[in-house]
Parts: sequence; C-alpha cells; structure tokens
Amino acid sequence: HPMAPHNDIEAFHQVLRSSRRILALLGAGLSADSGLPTFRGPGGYWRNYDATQLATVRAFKMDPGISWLFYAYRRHLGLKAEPNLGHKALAALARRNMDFLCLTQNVDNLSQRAEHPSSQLKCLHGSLYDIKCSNESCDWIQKGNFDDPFCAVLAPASVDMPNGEPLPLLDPYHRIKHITEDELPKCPQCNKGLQRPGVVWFGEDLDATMMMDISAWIRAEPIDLMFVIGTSAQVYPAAGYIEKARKRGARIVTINPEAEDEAEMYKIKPGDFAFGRNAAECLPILLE
Ligand code: BJW
Ligand code: ZN
Repeated sequence: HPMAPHNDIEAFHQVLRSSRRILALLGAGLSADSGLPTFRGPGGYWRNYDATQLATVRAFKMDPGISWLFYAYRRHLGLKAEPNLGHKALAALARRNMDFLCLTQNVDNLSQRAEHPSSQLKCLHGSLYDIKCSNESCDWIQKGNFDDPFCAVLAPASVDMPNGEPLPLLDPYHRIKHITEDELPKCPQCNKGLQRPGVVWFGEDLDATMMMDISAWIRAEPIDLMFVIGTSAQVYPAAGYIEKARKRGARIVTINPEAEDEAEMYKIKPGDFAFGRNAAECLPILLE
C-alpha cells in the first residue's frame, strides 16, 4: 500500500497536531521490542504451558508453584528489560499533553520506568510488582515489591545464563522440582492465603475505581484520537475502549506489525490510520 492514506505519516502528523484529547490502549507488543514475550502467537508459551492458560485463577489454585515460577520468571525478565523508544515517546507525549490518557494492559512496569506520568497511566491488568493475598476476604496488598528472586524457592526463575544460553527452567524436558504450598510465602495479614502477583487474571474484575475514572474521562468531552498499540485487542473490557472512543468521535491509529495484513484491513475505517510496523521503531517517528 504505497502511501495509502491509512499509513501516510505526514497526514498523521497533521491529525496529531490538531488533536487535544487523546487516548491510548497499550498491549504486550509494545514491550516485545524490549525483549518481553507476548501472550498470543509465537513466544506465548512458557515451558509447555499456554501463557493465557497460566493467567488464570484456576492455574494458580491447581499448582501455585508452577504459577509462581512463571510469574517469578516474568518479574526477573521485566527487571532486566529496559523501556524502549516506544515507551519513551508515549511518556514524552503524556508530559507535554495533559489531555493524553494511556490505558496499558501491560504489567511489566516499563511505562512507569520511562517516566510516564502516573496520573496519565491506568494499569488495567495490575502489576507484576504488586503482591496481594489470594484469600478473597483479605485486602492485604504490597505495592512495588522488586525482590528478585521473589523468595528463595523461586530462585531458579531468576537465573541469568552465560552468553544468552536458554534457561534450563524454560526447557519443558528439563524436570523441575515440584514446589508445594507450604514452601511459598503466606499473607502476613491473615496468615492464611498465599501471596500472589497483583495482576488481573481471566474472570477477575478490574479495579472498580480505576474503571470509573476511565469512564469519567471518556464521558467528559469528545475524544480526538485513539492509539491502539501492540495489542491483539481480544481481551475485554480493555478492547471495548476502542469502540467507546470511536463513539466519542475518535479516529483510531493502530500500530502493530499485523495492522496492514489483509485480515486486519477491514477494521480500518475512513479517517483511521494503521501502521504495520514495530512500536519501538514507529512511535518515535509518529510522535516526534
Ligand atoms: C507488536 C510487536 C511490536 C508483536 N510492536 N506490536 C466480553 C466478551 C467476551 C469475553 C469477555 C467479555 N468481557 C469479559 C470477558 C472475559 C474475559 C475475556 O476478555 N475473554 C476473551 C479472551 C474472550 N475477560 C476477563 O476475564 C476480564 N475480567 C472481566 O471481564 O471481569 C468481569 C467478568 C468476570 C467474570 C466473568 C466475566 C466477566 C479480565 C481480563 C484479564 C486479562 N489478564 C491477562 C493476564 C494478566 C497477567 C499476566 O500478565 O500474566 O492480561 S491475559 C493477557 O491478555 C494479559 C494481557 O494484558 C492481555 C492482552 O494481551 P495483549 O497485550 O493484547 O497481547 P497479545 O499477545 O494478545 O497481542 C500482542 C500483539 O502485539 C499482537 O497483535 C502482535 O501482532 C503485536 N506485536 N510484536 C507492536 N514489536
Ligand atoms: Zn491475607
């Protein structure tokens, strides 16, 4: 599509310049450029487990040890990773435009580390670095725990191999010692529930106050533009914000290497933009 209107950078720059209220929905693809795996498609596997199957209450209840190894590994990867030029470009846009709100589905803390103003960043799916109690009747939460390893028994997830060799833990044929419940840390408040990562699993509600804040922002005034960056937009309620923004008048700009694939092109409405490129490469140019 040579210089088709949907991927015309000059035309986009003009739209961006005339946009004041801007919303963004971020997904795992933004952090893929920092080396963090996505959920769906290649890389969405951990040992033999489908990452979307691990991201459930059921998986945690069935085998909290395996679930914790998965999250401990992702905590370690996240701490080693650096925010990329995409995170930085978005954070810079937020700093110069107070009417820009970012909804991130990512739990890796990379937007925060790129100095994205916290009042303009809503973490829809929580954080790998918040720890809470798995007992539903207990409200214990510890924000910003960056311990790595998280605890002694999870140390195998925090190993760095020489010259980038694959971690034995990731090899499904490498047997790992089963971690039992009594080896994992308990909640210090109720002494009953296991500690768990402060992320939102399938079937769990997103934070109600955060949802109300987002709804209020969307209702307040029309929206000029909405970015959809590095997400397959399959998970709700997150993906639902795209249609909500559209109803408030927003043009949609999608940044995703698959955005210009034939199967995706039908989603592009007149006035929308789609850039079939990597977020870290594309965002600095689009937001310059
Ligand atoms: C690049 C790139 C590069 C690659 N640059 N791009 C309405 C309809 C149907 C179902 C539901 C509904 N409402 C609710 C549901 C149920 C469910 C749901 O949505 N299911 C669908 C899957 C069908 N939703 C929920 O359960 C939610 N809770 C809820 O609704 O509560 C109320 C309720 C309760 C009980 C019953 C029903 C309702 C909670 C959802 C929580 C999602 N949690 C996870 C795990 C978080 C913890 C963890 O990290 O482990 O969040 S799942 C996982 O998916 C994670 C992600 O944030 C989320 C989205 O994934 P994302 O970011 O889009 O990643 P990918 O991998 O899918 O896509 C990556 C993209 O990047 C690809 O497109 C690539 O092309 C692209 N890419 N490289 C740019 N370099
Ligand atoms: Zn507790």
